[in-house]
Amino acid sequence: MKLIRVVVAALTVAAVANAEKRPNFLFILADDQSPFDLQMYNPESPLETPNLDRLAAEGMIFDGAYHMGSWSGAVCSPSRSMIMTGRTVWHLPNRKDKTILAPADINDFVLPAMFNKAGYATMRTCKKGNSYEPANKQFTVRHDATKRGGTAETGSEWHGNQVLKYLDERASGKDERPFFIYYGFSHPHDVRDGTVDLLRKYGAVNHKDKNQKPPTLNPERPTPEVPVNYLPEHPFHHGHKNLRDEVRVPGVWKNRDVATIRNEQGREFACSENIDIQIGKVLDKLEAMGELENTIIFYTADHGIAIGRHGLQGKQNLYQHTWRVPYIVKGPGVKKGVRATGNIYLLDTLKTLLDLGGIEISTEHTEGISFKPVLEGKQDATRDVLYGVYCGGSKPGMRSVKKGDWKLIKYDVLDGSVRETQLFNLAENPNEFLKEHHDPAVVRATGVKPKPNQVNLADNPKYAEKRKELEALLLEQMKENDDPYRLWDQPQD
Ligand SMILES: [Ca+2]
Repeated sequence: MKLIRVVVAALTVAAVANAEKRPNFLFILADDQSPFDLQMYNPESPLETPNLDRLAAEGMIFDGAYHMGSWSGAVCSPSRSMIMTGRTVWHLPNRKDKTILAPADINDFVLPAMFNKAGYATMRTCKKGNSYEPANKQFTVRHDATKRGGTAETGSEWHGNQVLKYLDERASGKDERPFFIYYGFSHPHDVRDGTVDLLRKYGAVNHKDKNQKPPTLNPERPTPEVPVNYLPEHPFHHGHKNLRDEVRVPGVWKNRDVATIRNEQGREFACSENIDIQIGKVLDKLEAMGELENTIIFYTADHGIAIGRHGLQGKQNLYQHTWRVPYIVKGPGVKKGVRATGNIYLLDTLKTLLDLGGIEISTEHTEGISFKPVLEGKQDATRDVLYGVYCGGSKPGMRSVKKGDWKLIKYDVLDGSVRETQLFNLAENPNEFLKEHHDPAVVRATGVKPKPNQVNLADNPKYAEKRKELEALLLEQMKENDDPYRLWDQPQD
């Protein structure tokens, strides 16, 4: 009897210790990656990412993950600051204007500060710059460098090696603390210099001559087809004159011809597959260390990217390819093999990570909403309405709002010379086709003939009520989020 009691007591202690074993975190961030590059979001994509596919199969894929936007041409900067602080776009502490709408002690409540305080070992590798330095510098181990080359030392493998080295040191030391690793890449952001093998796989070259088209359409290794919503030019000016991403990206410049876009996509895919390979090495290492099962893994990007979609090249727009981000979560407590259709913001990441780690934070500091209930399969979404901003060029810029299948985008740029409204039903027109996509020359380039109703519906009287509803919702969101601007057709309160 006594022996049984001892055994039961020992089992109870073991159970408690197990229950108290806190999870590790591996947060992986790509730089400039559209969800539609990945086969899990776009089965037509030739990009192969077996390691991400494995994470997705063992975890949860989000179909409704969005970043809130930017007040700078460097969209990375507010986006990454939202990840670090959990604050909404107009409430970020590093906004370059006089209104500071963040608590003075915000830097004590940013991602690494919170995990440090909670007793985690924190490590980071990522590109340098265009981020929130007061947070970045608080990781106790930090190896940042911008790596966009095509070799092990100059490309994504370098970031992977920093994580592998860190895990080796940890395995040989006595650190019993759980870890938080921020595993950031500098790619597939341009310059998209891929490795020789992967460039060959996607038929692409590191194109250097802006006056020549790249030599594509190699019959043995064709470059990827243009995206389905490719256009040779955007129907009106996006409002940010001389924007680097639209005119100076090496390999593209102002060119939007089919050969250039196909080649640049091939380069993007070469860089993204290399990222996948580096993720695979870290997953294998964690498995060998016996840590994989106790590690919660997040994979996302700071924002999407156009690369020829809608005639655009950069990340300074609010179409789905750019407003949305890929988002995968896998780990203990996360439902396996589920797609969450509901909406989350990238800025919800911090609150969710803390929630999963059992770490408290006040709503004064983070404005994110934890989507832990979604990860546990208890609900499908945490937000009904999404609001997006691009305000890095001429003001007020672009705004978007989305509810259910309906989405509105408005453009008020270049001193009022561009005032446009777009209304889409994303269930019927997920690629946000415009009337320009129906042009026979475009259809020949994409191989896709849109259906008659796959157009901008803003001026269709049949949808006047819907447009009115979305216009009101946008204004409400602008007020709610302290947007300092109003558009031409909104009351100037
Ligand atoms: Ca970026």
